[in-house]
Amino acid sequence: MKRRNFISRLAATSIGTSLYKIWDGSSSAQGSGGPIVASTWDFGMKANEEAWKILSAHGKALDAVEQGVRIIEADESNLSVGIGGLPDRDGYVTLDACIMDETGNAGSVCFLQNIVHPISVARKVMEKTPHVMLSGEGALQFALEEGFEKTNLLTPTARKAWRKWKETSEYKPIINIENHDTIGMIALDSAGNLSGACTTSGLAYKMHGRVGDSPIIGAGLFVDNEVGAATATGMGEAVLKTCGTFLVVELMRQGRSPEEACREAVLRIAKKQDYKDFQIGFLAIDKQGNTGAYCIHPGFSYARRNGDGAELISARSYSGND
Ligand code: SD4
Repeated sequence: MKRRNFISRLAATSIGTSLYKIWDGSSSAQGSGGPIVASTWDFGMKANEEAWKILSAHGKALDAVEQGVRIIEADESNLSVGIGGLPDRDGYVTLDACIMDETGNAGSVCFLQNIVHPISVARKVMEKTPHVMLSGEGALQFALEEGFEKTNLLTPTARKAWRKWKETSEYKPIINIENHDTIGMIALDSAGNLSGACTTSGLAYKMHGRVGDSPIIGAGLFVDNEVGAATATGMGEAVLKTCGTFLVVELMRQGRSPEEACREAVLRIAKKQDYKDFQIGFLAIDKQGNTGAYCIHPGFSYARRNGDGAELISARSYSGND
């Protein structure tokens, strides 16, 4: 394993008194089998801790990823997932999420409003309906029937930001690398099974009705228990057009490491699309618990947790020529 430019920085984190390491320069990390969990962006550290409670007790990867991302959905301090997410241009917070298990089952909701935990609704779609995906009003109706409560997701902070944006209404769907965006989480449990979850409020100030990659199986998330799992963050339109995470998993099937597979998927996007104004980050895990990531522009990091501890790993990037 190449761990160039290792910064032996130990930092107190938002997850309490625990210490974690920050790697810089290589986005590959070797696993020694499960259990292990990896998730996108810095807030993945916090989500991983929740998932780890389940994984370290020999629980299922499916339960771990659902419970892990729920922490971020309920956290109003981020402006991109669950409650507190920035609204669309008309002021509506609309959520997208999907989940996939080791058997290849999947559930998804998109354009869902007024529900704090779309990931759990997605799981119910998977387990209780003959369908994969429910949208909008139908998804809301199903959620309410399943006992989810209606909540106003537009927090004062998000409303203020939206009002400010409305002064110019300038629509630039740029995924700022400083923003802590969609959470995608993938995990391998001690039984050797993989699962994944992905949840977001999508692009801020998007058109009303817009749905991105995050709830789409094969775009924002894909799991194949024989090979590996992958998740994506960033400009959903670019990921959709390349079936991004399906591609990453298929590349791993052909023998690429998780980082190599993510890199190849980024190259496909960069070759065909004008990537200068948007960010994409892919994160993958293979069946052995090796993880890797790659992004278009520097700034994407992912969080990883296993029996050795917690790490935040910065991904190599295309424009950074890593
Ligand atoms: C979307 N992929 O709706 C999401 C947004 C995102 O990091 O991931 N931001 O296009």
